[in-house]
Amino acid sequence: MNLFAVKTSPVAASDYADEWQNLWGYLIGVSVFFTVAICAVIVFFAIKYRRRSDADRPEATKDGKLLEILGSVIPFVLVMIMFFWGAKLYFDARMPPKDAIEILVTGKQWMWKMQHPNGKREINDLHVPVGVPIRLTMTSEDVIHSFYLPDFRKKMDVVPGKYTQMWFHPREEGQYHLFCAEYCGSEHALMVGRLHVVSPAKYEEFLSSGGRGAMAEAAASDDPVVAGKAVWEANCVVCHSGPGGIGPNIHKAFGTMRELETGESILMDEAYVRNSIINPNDDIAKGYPAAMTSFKGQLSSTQINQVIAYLKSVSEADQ
Ligand code: HEC
Ligand SMILES: [Cu+2]
Repeated sequence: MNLFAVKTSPVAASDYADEWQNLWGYLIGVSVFFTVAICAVIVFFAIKYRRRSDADRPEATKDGKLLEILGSVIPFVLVMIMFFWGAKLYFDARMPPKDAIEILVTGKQWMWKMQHPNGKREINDLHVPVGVPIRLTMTSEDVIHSFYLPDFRKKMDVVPGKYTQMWFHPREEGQYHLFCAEYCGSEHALMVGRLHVVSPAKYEEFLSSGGRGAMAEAAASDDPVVAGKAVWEANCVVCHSGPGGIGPNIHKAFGTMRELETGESILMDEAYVRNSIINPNDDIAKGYPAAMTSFKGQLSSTQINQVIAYLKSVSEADQ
C-alpha cells in the first residue's frame, strides 16, 4: 500500500514503487519533524535565555543523562531505519528474479531500440505483459543515456561498451512514461517513449504480429538464433571449433561453470559471454593463451546478442 501518494508524484505502478514511495514519505516526515522542532526550540530558547541585565550569570549546568541517552538513541534508530529500508530496496532493485523476461534495449541519439526474446523489435515503444517480471539488458551505441520509468521508480544508466541491467514488475495494464534521464545531446528532450503494459494474451499477439512485413526477406535473420549462428560461424568458430582449437570448445557450454587461470570458476551466462567478446583478457580460460582479441567496434551490440542467443539455444537443445 502506498501511504504517501501525493498529487505531484507519478503514479506508483509496482509494489516496489509503493515501498519506494513509503520510504520517501518517511524521509520527508523525519526531515520535516526535526526542522520544525529544531526551529521552534531555537526561538523558544532565544526568548527564554535572552540577556536581561549585565549582572546575569548562567546557573551551573547539571548532568542530563537521560536526555543524552535519548538524544543519541533516537536519532540512531531513525537513521538505521533509513539505512536498512534503503538497502533492502536497493538489493531488490539490483537482483532481477530468475524467471524474468529478458528484453534487450539499445540507446542511440535519440531513440530507444527494443528487442523481444523472439527477435521482434520496436522503437520508443515497449510492450510487456502484466504481472511478469521484466529484465532489461541495456547498452548504448554512442553516448551515455539513462533509461527512466518514473512510475516504477526505476532508472539506470545506459553506457556504450558496457551492459547494464534493470528490472521491474508491472502489476496493472496501462501506458507509462519512458524518458532518457541523462543529457545526451541537442535532442535529448525528445528521447522519450512509452511503456505499454498489456495482458499476456495481447503480448503474445503483439509478438507474433506483423511489423516484419516490410522486412519480409530479412525475416529469417530477424530470428536471433538464426542470425547468431551466422555470426558464430563467421567470427568465432575458427578458434572455438573443438579439440585442438586455439580457444576452448564453448559451443555447447552455455550455462556451465568455466575454470579460469586464476583458479576461480565463473558461470558462462549472458554477461560472461558479452564481456569475453568485448574484453577477452578480463578472464582467461584455464590452460589457454590470452589469444582472443576484442570484437569491440567489430560486432554490433545486436550481433553480440544474436551470438549469445545462438549459444544459448544449442546448449539448451543438448540438455
Ligand atoms: C583468434 C581466436 C579466437 C577467436 C576468433 C574468438 N576467440 Fe574466444 N577465445 C579464444 C581464446 C584463446 C580463449 C581463451 C583465453 C581467454 O579466455 O581469453 C577464448 C575465450 C573465450 C571465452 C571464454 C571461454 C571460457 O571457457 O572461459 C568465450 C565465452 C569466448 N572466447 C567467446 C568467443 C566468441 C563468442 C567469439 C566470436 C565472436 C570468439 N570467442 C572468437 C580465442 C578466440
Ligand atoms: Cu539519451
